[in-house]
Amino acid sequence: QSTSPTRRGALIVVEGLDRAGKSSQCEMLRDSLSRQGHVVKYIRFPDRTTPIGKLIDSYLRGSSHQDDHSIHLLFSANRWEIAKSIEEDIANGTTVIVDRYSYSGVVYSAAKANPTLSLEWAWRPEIGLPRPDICLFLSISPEEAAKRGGFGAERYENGEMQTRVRELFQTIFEKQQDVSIIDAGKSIEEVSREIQGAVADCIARLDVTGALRKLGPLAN
Ligand code: ADP
Ligand code: 2DT
Ligand code: MG
Repeated sequence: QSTSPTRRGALIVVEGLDRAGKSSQCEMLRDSLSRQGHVVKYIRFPDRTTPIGKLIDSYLRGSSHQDDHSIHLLFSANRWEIAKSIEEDIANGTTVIVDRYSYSGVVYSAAKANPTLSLEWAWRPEIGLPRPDICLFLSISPEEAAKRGGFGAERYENGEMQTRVRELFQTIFEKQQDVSIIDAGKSIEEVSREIQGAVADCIARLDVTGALRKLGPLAN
């Protein structure tokens, strides 16, 4: 089992639109991997508890304004400040499940109504961060996601933004390696089964004695 200190854990990222089912599926995956004997941690980005995370939280709630580039770099800095602890956990045999990561980072920034910020520019500060062993993209249309409840009051929670985010997710995930596209419109149980299958394949293929890799340039 992956609890042996010489075997590293896996880095698993879950991405998708608001209400795609990310948080529900992260919890179910954590529970199923735990039952199989893995040591598992579930984290999410943004991590709103750190000083940088508090600035992000205030921005998302609309309590503060930030230049688009500036907030983009804060989201990235929020990953860099946690990166070391992710690497340590993985090296110690803990599998880390991450709810949103660099992919949300580039896509939401580049999807803004008045884009001054390209995907390529947005990806640059992500290079060198821990590279996921697998990224599960929970694919759902904005219309289907909307059936799961109304928009909250946070920035980005509106139809135009979700439509552009969806397009950009598709653009980047068509070309990325180690991405598993999951039809998130199915039932919670069915989606969970597909995720467990993809993760089991990933863990079976993983070189558990090798090191975690690092993110390189955005594939194009
Ligand atoms: P996210 O973290 O991606 O925003 P959540 O996991 O919080 O999504 O799910 C959003 C809402 O949709 C919740 O009310 C959840 O119970 C519901 N939900 C999640 N997955 C499904 C599914 N496959 N089918 C129907 N409803 C779902
Ligand atoms: P939730 O906490 O509800 O997932 O919403 N975002 C997220 C970015 O713009 N950049 C990022 O790097 C990340 C991780 C997506 C968080 C919101 O913040 C957006 C929705
Ligand atoms: Mg969530």
